[in-house]
Amino acid sequence: MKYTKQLILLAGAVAMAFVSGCGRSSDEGKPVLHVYNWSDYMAEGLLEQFEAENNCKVVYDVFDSNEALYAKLKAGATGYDIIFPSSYFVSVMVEEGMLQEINKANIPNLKNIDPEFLEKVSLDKVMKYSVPYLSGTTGIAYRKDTVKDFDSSWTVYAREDLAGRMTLLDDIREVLGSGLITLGYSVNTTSESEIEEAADLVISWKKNIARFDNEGYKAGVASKEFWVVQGYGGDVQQVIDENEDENIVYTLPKEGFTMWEDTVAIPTGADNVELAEKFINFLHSAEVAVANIEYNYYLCPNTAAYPLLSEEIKANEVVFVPKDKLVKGEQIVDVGKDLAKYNKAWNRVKASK
Ligand code: SPD
Repeated sequence: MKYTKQLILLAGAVAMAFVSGCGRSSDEGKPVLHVYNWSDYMAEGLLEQFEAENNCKVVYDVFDSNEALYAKLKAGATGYDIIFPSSYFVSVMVEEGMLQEINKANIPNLKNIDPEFLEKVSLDKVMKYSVPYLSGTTGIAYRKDTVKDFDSSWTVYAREDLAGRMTLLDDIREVLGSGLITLGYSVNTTSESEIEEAADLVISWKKNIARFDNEGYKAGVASKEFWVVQGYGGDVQQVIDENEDENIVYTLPKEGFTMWEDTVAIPTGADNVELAEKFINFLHSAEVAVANIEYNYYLCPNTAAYPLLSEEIKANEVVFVPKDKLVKGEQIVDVGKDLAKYNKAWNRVKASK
């Protein structure tokens, strides 16, 4: 009798595993969600909350650029259920069969996504392969206690008196983008001569920077190792908060700046699609979107979240860039096969002495 009961329980558990589509489970037998996200890009406590609400385990891994994400997946890394590519990288990945279609019927909170954002900003407007996550700007942060005569311009990188105290991102589109903006060109140009001119400009700046850096610049600007850094707005604001350091100032350079949208997507071959869909749904509940906006200082385009935001965050110009500054921003979009021109120019930048 006891044995029969055990068999029934076992059969039930097997059936549950199939029903929930849990491809892999943790040591404790719980389903596991493998997440691959940008560093410093999830409000504290959210992963634990998701684990508790879904009786599962989240294995969380981070990257610091689209190129790193792409290279890792291309090199054969499998097992991620959720990834966060920028929108201009989604089409690259779709083209190469790296993403699967989103089953919108399983993600009811997609109703919360701001339709105006989808129409005006998103590149995947019908959320076929990706769902908006957070969006923001890239600018320059400087220390006002060490750089007295700062002019918010990309030409700061030509200043030899700041040599060794400055960093640029290690990001092809961002760095060549800053060169293109300085020269008065579009960050999405497909003109080889414009891209090469931007590369020449960045090469002329290279002697003044300590390094190309996507992560260490944050601790570096806080410790005063670096005085001028190219950085992501929300990341810089997090550094200011964590260090309570009002000497760090985030600026949008007068020539212009880039804007971008990061998305959440499910890679081809994900083990646990059902849990991945639940995670996307979780990220777009109003409360979670609020937590992410207020912690990360990036905009989550979620209309249910907007009325719940604090007055303080609504007044924060890193998250809500004022209209008069916004006009100088240009969103990075996919340039298709012309990305090869950027890669070629970037290799020249990297190889230059
Ligand atoms: N720490 C999170 C930073 C996210 C930056 N994404 C922007 C990609 C565009 N280069």
